[in-house]
Amino acid sequence: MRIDILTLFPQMFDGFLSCSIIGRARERDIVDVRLHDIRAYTHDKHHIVDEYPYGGGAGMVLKPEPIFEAVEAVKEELGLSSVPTVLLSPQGRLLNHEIARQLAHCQHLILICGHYEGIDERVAEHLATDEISIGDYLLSGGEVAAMVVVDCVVRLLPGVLGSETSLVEDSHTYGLLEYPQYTRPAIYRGWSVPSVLLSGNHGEIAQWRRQQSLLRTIKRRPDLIEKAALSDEDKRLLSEAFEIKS
Ligand code: 6GU
Repeated sequence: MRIDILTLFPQMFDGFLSCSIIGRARERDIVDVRLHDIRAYTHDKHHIVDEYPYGGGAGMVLKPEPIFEAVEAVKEELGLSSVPTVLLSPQGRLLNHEIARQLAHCQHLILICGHYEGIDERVAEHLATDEISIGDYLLSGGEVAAMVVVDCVVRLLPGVLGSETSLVEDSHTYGLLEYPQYTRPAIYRGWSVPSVLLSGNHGEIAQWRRQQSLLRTIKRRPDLIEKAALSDEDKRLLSEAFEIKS
């Protein structure tokens, strides 16, 4: 997969792209990430990328021309007339695992990072094919959001994670919060690891984990439970947990 990122701050990506899972995926040539400085696509002496908003108001707005030209230069280099082009903005649809899965099927992806108060709407209307937000809060720019998109997409690409990790990704597990994890020591500062995990009984461990996932999802993310299709066994695990508690 190739990902082209358009940004005013390419340096922000240096650490992110060289470490951990993404660094390894790039070393293995599973993903090719290219950074493009939007400022390099200006033609004036001062390399101006932003202007005051028409109609007045606070802050500056990114001009359309350098962004259009940067995207067109990438498409030309790829020899493609259309490439999925995602604008990162707080006005976008909310990123989730399903969207990440769809993006992971793309051969090429262009990500546009906005900055300042906003970006000329013609970019969203006539250049981007998608507009994505990573949550209901304001970031100072789209760069961190682009890193979030790259991270959750790249880890889904074949060969990036070990097979053992990808097993955890089945659709059954998605939509519920993860169960609690423990490692050695078995007792730390007097706090013990739940005894079932030390029992060696894999059936009981699997049941306990599923029950924990269900319980913490109900408590912390009731919105997710409503969407999850709970099996009869899930319902039994829940009623068992509530019986023990009451
Ligand atoms: Cl994609 N950009 C900005 N500036 N803020 C955000 C965001 C994106 N997603 C959530 N907040």
